[in-house]
Amino acid sequence: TVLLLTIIMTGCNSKISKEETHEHENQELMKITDEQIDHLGITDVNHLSAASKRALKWPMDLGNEWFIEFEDLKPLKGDLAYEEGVVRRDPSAMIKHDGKYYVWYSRSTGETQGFGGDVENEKVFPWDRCDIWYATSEDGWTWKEEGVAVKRGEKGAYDDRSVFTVEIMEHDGKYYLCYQTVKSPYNVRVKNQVGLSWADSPDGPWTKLDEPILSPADNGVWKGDNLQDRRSVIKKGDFDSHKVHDPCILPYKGKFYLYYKGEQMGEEITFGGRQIRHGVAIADNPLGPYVKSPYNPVSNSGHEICVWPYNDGIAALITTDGPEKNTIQWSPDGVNFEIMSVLKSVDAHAIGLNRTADVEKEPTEILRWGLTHVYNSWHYQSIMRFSSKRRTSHTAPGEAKGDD
Ligand code: AAL
Repeated sequence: TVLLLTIIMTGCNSKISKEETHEHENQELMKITDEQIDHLGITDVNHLSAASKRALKWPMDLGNEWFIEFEDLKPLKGDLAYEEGVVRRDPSAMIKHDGKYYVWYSRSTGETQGFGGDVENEKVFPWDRCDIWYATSEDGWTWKEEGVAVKRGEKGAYDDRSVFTVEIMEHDGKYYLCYQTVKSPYNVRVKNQVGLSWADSPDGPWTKLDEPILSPADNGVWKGDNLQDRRSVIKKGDFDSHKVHDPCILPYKGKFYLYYKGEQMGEEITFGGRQIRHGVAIADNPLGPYVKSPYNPVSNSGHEICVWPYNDGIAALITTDGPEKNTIQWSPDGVNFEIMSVLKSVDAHAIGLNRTADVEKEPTEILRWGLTHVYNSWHYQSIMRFSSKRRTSHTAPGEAKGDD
């Protein structure tokens, strides 16, 4: 049976007076099935709590196919084992070439001083004063550091201060590294950009584009002139008015989708934490030009970009910040993402996916193992290995698992 229920949705904003509330009433006709009532364990359809009304909107055909748990992180061996005095962080995805895995990452040395002193000469973040290095491995556990792939630019260039947080795309026999760039001086209000280098081999040599491929929106207005204050604004501007971070390009439907994290001028802490959102910019050619989607932002939460193709659409792991953190989402078109699972926690940050995985095997196959980083201290980070598994039952030892 299908029950047709008229549910009166009333605004819960306490500032609205009773008369006004009446005007805001919005009648919603919901179709409710017996199956839904049984599945959700609802006692009385005539007395639906706010939580039950929300639950009734969840798609009934959404199973646990996207629900996973992350396992304990494991250290890497060889040159990528933790090393005091060296920062290795934000690993790219891994690709395979001539029987070896390749990974690129941000690398810097020495302690971080922060923004309180001489920013022109000191190191303000662990990811400041980085170059992009790479390493190879036969088994994904023991790594050999091969050397630098892309260096910071000459003084005065848009990338003269740091090149970091890199991703790799292999397409049509060519290799593309996209990464964050900062120009000196690195103060709190500095706006960063995204750069791109390409090569015919994963071992380089890399050709750097003269111009960045992505910049922050320019429609925010700072308040006052304290260069170390990013909270004070007259106007916040778009979600990416301050920073464009964590770029990752995926070939998709004959085009190139550059996903990135935006940081907004005047960022606040909201009910979901930091105001971090993701956007996408699309190009016909891997080298650009990349045009930001008018639908941006395409997420209302998240942090480092972690995206993969699945079933003709694009999937995303959304972590760390915002009301929809710790979810896996999927979009049929690379733009309109819906929540597919809500995870207990995600302790693998800045994930470098294993692009050799058979992505169509199941929705989260690409998350079975890959790379991530940990903070050994505020000064030094190292790359680690994560793994995850699907979770389809919750049973005590000896308990029967049911029909399946
Ligand atoms: C990361 C990323 C970007 C930020 C910094 C280094 O986790 O979001 O790369 O700039 O932190």
